[in-house]
Amino acid sequence: MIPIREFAGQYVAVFGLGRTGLATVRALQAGGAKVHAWDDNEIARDRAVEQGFDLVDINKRDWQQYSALVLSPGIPYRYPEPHRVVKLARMVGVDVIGDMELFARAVNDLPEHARPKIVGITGTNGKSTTTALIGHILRKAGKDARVGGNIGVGVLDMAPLHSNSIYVLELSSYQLDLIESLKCDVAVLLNITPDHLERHGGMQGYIDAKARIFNNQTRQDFAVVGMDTMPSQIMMARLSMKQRQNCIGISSEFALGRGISVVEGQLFDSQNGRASSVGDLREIKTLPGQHNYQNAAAAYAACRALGLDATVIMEAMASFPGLAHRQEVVGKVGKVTFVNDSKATNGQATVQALRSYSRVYWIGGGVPKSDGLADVRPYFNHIAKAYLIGDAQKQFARELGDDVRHVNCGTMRRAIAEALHDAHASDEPDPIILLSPACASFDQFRDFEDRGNAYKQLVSEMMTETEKLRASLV
Ligand code: UMA
Repeated sequence: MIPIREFAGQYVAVFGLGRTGLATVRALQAGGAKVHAWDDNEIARDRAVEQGFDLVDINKRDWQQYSALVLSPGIPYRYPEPHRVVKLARMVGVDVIGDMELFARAVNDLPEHARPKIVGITGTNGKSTTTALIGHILRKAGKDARVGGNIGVGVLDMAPLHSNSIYVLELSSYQLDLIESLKCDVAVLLNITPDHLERHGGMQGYIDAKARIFNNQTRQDFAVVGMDTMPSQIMMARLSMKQRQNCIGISSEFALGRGISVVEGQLFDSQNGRASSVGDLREIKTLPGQHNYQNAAAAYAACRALGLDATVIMEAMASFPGLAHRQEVVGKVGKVTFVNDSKATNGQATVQALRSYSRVYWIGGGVPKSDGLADVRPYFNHIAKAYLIGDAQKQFARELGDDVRHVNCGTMRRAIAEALHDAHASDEPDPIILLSPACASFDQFRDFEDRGNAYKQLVSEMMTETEKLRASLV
């Protein structure tokens, strides 16, 4: 845990009692603050009390007493409308910040020589894989790398600040909205496509939130920017013009004159103006597809910026174990392979998975994004048949129309059973069932991890049943 001493002896309000909130309460209390924590949800409150937290309903307190409100990232800050507690805080001029801001201030309070290094990673898609990959490479190279943030570990739950350590932080647009002081030694922006627009008041608000990752950077720092989406390309042009930090472009779509590019699976470093091939990414089975080439290019650029040797980086990359819920192979029943890509919460992410396979039995649905399957449409021919679940069923069925065979299944269990039946009966030698929902999960699951775990559990049940059946036939 990272104790936060900034508010020693003062009252601080913490709202939201998920991973962020609970870690924040612990860190503030360890630093001597008097914390009043609350959550709208009774179950979350009960869970916190069970863990020994004292709760105070901050809706009913005098807000003049608070020095700050620490807000969890999932709670609306500006759009679609500020949460009631944000309005309360603003009315009395109380600072509204996030856990990342507390972390950043704690780092900035240290003398310069004692500060750890910070690598921040954002982007619409690929940020968890890139974060984990950078952490993996740094550790393999013998560095004290600590991985956290949006990837699932509240930043204040991470190991205490140390001058030799490197914090590798996945930063969501929600978290970036609540940050003022963070200065990344290396800031990575992978790509920007429409997502979370309701939370940012539209595309420009979303882009502005992402741009905050470059705030406070200076001449010694590095900005690694994906050149394969228009908004990030424009951001790169702006950063290059201002010349506040060193800018490194990356692309998995075309060869850059200067930067890091992947062409037909080969990673090229042309940062000094001359392209040299540094490795073949097609050999790394845990990083399949063009989207992963982009992640690999970004991780390579970030690690080079931190001073690692190209050979060391590529050797470490080869042993990357991959991440759960991202094109994760989770089991096989007969000839049918099950892939769990539950992390794909929008159409773009699903496109990345579909592009990696020529033909799949696709399970999709949940809470649809505003653009539905618009991004997925060009890849409809990769779908042998679609098995639709959750709130999106009707909308997706309409969008698939006569172009793709589909069936409304409602639940994951039924979708898996039907997909398995069809895949098994097909004449394909190695059919794949892919869960890659192109939707948020909140209609049927707690989050994408819960959804992915449910899929894995059901697949594992299918495997056990098949085993039993086979044994009974022998
Ligand atoms: N809550 C309220 N009122 C509200 C909304 C929420 O009281 O109006 C309460 C909920 O009852 C719940 C708590 O707030 O108890 C949840 O807070 P949260 O949604 O911020 O979730 P945390 O558990 O703190 O997890 C957050 C990130 N979640 C979100 O941003 C939605 C996690 O990212 C992150 O791993 C974690 O902090 C640690 O940093 C998840 C995520 O889905 C993976 N991120 C989005 C994404 O990747 O697309 C941004």
